[in-house]
Amino acid sequence: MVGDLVEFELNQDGSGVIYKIGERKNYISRKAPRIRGASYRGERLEQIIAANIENLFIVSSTAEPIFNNKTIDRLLVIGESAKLNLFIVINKIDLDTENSIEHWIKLYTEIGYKVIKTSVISAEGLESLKSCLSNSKNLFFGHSGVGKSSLLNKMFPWLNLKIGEISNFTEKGTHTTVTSRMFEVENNTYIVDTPGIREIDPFGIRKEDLGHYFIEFSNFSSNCRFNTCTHFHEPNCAVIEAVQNNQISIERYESYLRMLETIEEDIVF
Ligand SMILES: Nc1nc2c(ncn2[C@@H]2O[C@H](COP(=O)(O)OP(=O)(O)OP(=O)(O)O)[C@@H](O)[C@H]2O)c(=O)[nH]1
Ligand SMILES: [Mg+2]
Ligand SMILES: [Zn+2]
Repeated sequence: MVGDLVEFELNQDGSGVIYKIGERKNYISRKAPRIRGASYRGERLEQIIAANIENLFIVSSTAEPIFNNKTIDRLLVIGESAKLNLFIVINKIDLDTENSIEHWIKLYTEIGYKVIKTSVISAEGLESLKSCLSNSKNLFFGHSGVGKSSLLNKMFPWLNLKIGEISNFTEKGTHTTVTSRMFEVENNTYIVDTPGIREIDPFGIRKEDLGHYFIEFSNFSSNCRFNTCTHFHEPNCAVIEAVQNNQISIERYESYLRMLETIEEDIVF
């Protein structure tokens, strides 16, 4: 797995054998995507994305592809459950001529997340993004076409990563980056570029735990009548009350319900 520390032996012909994988400090994973066309509705296995990562950069774009807060919320859950430092990067800020992204920046900043606005075209935000990477292992993750590889190339031109054509990401199924790779970009600073995701469901999260990973719920959830409250249909739920009082954003709560539903569909637990 990308990020694993391994011991290996090199053969004379340049091939090698890994004989030991070090213990993983953490890892991030998701449920393996459904196979298109398959009728099998069984258990979806865990797919590990990377190991021993410290910072997760959740990359999105203002347009092309359209901004998607539900995906950000899913990736935040994955990151919170793996106890990573989380950053939300909103790229292609040059395409947001109406400034419509401010609403979302305010929303995530108020929860307590660090949000970085970037543009590969104008170079806005790139210094600020770069300064977050030092002395860490950093993973860039998000939908295909949002500009993960472009951002990395702009900060570290010698990486020379492959960049997608404008037309590609509107057609489903086209990924420019096809495998995750880790690079050392500065002394003790590593980045991982990943292929864009289409579907993202966290693996191994129980219904009654999902609320813990929506971190702003914790200000209220201790006042729910039941300590196993899933903040959905239970009476005297303090989270639902907070949504009604605009103390928790309706968009976040809707993301939460959507995710809760997908957990309920699974037979795993
Ligand atoms: N207008 C604008 N276009 C951008 C920006 N960043 C990237 N792009 C364009 O977006 C397209 C996709 O960029 P990539 O860097 O390949 O996207 P990716 O996220 O690495 O995509 P995958 O490898 O498929 O996951 C390319 O045509 C880039 O030129 C930006 O800040 N503004
Ligand atoms: Mg890429
Ligand atoms: Zn509740």
